[in-house]
Amino acid sequence: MNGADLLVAALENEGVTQIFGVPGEENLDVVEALRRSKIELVLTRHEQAAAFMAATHGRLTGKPGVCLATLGPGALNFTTGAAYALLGAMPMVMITGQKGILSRKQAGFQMVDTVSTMTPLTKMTRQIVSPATIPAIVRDAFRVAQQERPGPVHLELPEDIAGADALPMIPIPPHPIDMPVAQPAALDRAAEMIRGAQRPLIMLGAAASRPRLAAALTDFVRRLQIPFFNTQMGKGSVAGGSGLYMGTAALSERDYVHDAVDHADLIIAIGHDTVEKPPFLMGPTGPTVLHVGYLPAVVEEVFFPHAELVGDVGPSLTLLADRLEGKLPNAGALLPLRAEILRHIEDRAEESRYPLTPQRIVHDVRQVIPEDGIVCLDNGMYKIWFARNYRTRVANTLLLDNALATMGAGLPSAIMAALLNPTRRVMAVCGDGGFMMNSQELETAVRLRLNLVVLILQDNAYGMIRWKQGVDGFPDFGMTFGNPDFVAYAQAYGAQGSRVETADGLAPALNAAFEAAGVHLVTLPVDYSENMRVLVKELHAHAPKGRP
Ligand SMILES: Cc1ncc(C[n+]2csc(CCOP(=O)(O)OP(=O)(O)O)c2C)c(N)n1
Ligand SMILES: [Mg+2]
Repeated sequence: MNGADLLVAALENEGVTQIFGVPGEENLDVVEALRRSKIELVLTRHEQAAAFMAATHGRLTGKPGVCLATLGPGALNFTTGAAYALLGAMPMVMITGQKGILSRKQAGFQMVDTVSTMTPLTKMTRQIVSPATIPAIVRDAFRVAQQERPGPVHLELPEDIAGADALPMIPIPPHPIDMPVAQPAALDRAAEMIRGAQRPLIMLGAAASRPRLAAALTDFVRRLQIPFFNTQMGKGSVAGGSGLYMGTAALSERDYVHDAVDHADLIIAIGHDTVEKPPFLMGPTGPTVLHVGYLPAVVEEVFFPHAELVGDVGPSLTLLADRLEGKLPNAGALLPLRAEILRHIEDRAEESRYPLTPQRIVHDVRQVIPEDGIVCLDNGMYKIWFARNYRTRVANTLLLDNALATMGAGLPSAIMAALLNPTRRVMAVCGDGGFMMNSQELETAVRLRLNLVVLILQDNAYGMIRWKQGVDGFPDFGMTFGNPDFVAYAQAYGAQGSRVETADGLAPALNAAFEAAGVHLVTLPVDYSENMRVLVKELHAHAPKGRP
């Protein structure tokens, strides 16, 4: 038995079944221990993708995903994934190798101070210096990664510690931990505020999407009948078609959903995490804001709640609903705005223009994805349209990153979603820019025999930046590129590929791709002129700056 065996036994003890990554020679003892374990080693073609996958495992299950890399170059390739998990509050454990710490036969070759590199990117980063410490360090790593606010943890296992003889040790058994619930005094105060509101509105933020919260949150909204909107990462957290959904704040102001925000006198912000691009902007005037969260609010220039309800959100909301159910005559005061807001959002969703408009793309994707199907977005212009227009009825069925907002995570996150949900339809939606940042993972998806559809929106440009360039009055410059023939590219990986060539061709192409099973890439050109027409001109006319 050696250090690596202890590490792998400790991971098994945590219920880990898969590890994603790219090993190096410093990890060979760990690889050997994995070979003899029940844990599957899933190779990826880039460490960044492994980290995105592990983070998405954490996001979807609440349990840390695990990724493995070598020292130096491999470890550094984890950094973007670490930041993705840190900003996105996704539990993840990263394990990297290192040269021996007791002797240095290769001098400084490939050596980087990974622990220091990871310090600002993780909740905890530790070098393991003796096998005997492994069970406790691993247990602690999983606890830290998982507890609110969840995030990434990094462990460095030097090769000589991995290979060092060790006495068998019994891993530390995990146990459930219940978080404290909000204090009665805080609940009474919050109930008083809500009772006093003339036009209350609920906002569901990123932390509302924690997998364990869906039932309690849905119950809370149903019992109180207060209309709600969500942030981009809070999408889907209330189950079902409640009739209370007022929209998604994909922009910070002026959108139709902000009609409700601007008319509200109280916003109950549940699980808002200020890593997200602000869903609305607080100022000296405007609604009172009650923060409901696992942790106290983070105060920002644009978010400074007037009261807080802190504690385990699900049970706290149940206690709050017990105080308020049936006692809120004004609960639905803002509901009359709903139909008009949703009507604007649905505008032109069925327009038969080719290339397709973003609205039509969102509409057609929604048609072919069942309620429990999962759409994973990369980062680009279409993210705003999906956040704004795509309706979700099941928690965590539109995975997007409005925190680090990194390109390149669309395909890896969809691979993870497909691995976890083999019977559900899973799809990645990527721009031609973001897809090419981790397109090599098509091979991983094919090797894993996944059923996965990848939709590529082609504008031969870094469209979102090109749009911002135009909005800010800069000339159109420097944002366009060429693309491979994506159908041939998919086929070269052993995947299938198809091209949408008519306005009505998208939904049938997607259905055919899902029915064919396996990995299927569908590419289509997108007409981004709608960005300026709707998101700038129409919204500015709808809500000039400085309105109440
Ligand atoms: C790793 C990374 N690099 C750069 C950016 C800045 N950025 C945001 S969106 C975008 C363009 C995305 O292009 P594409 O994927 O083609 O999507 P499109 O907007 O064209 O639909 C860029 C460069 C980023 N978010 N992440
Ligand atoms: Mg593009």
